[in-house]
Amino acid sequence: MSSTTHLFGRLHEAVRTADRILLVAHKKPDGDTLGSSSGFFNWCLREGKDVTAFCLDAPPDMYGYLDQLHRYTTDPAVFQERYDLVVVFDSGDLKYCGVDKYVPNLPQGYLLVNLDHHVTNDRFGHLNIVLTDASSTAEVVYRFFEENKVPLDHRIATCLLTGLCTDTSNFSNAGTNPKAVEAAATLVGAGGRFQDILKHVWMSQNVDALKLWGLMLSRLRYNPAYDVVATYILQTDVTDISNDAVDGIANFLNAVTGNVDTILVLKEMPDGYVKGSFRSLTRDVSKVARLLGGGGHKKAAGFTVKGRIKVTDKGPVVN
Ligand SMILES: [Mn+2]
Repeated sequence: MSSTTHLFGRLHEAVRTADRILLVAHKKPDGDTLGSSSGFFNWCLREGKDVTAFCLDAPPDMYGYLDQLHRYTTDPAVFQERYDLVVVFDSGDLKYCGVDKYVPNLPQGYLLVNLDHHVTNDRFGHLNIVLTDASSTAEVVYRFFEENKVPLDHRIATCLLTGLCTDTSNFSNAGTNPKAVEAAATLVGAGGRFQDILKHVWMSQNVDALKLWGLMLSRLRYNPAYDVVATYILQTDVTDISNDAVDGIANFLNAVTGNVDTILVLKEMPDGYVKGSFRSLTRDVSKVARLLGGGGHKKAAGFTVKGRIKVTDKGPVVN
């Protein structure tokens, strides 16, 4: 029996024997943390479990098509309750998840499960199911269901397919692997609503976000010495939608600039910090991100450093 099979078996047993379950998606939630956790949520409900789902930030409206997403709570009071099982989705550590202050306060007696695919995961759980070869946490949950012969339904399938689509940028980025494509085929076969995902997640860019992209595209600079193309957004440009827009444009550039290895998008934060997002075709950018105090995946990673962006002849620099 492989060790992954063993871990999946232990999680299945933990769900089977649990009365009360808490599922946790990471703050500033994306399609993977919401898709993987809501897929798991729908399964727990089907099993008749008393299950609660928490996310520090309210899920964006565009994911409203996911079944049961309206039941997610942002109220940290849920961490005062007693649970048999707590599962954290798509988080390299509890701080990234936004619950490092809350988890230690949980009444004792729970099993903490860490379901993830980040290479920089710090193994914070009692049970750590971290598959760094998986495209997404949704793929990890898919493999868990597959190994335990859990029947898929259209609700679960749409949730998991959302995580697969968003983390692979619709099966176009370097995180895409044969298992992800195979999982997607099975999920579509199980009733996963691929068209709904495309409509709500990809074809719903608003005009303000596109204008911001336009500004960032006009600032693109290519540095041949490092084979890096970089752009930036300043505090003076910032609007409400700029956070999503930064990840959005990093993914977009990664999908369309096949003749450049590495993308770097810098964003000035209001508190005197600069956030950087790397995307790469062949390099392990998680190493650079880690040197700068951040983390992520080999081909998609990020960091936050103190400073302001200065624009030079060679492109944007932080100082
Ligand atoms: Mn993910």
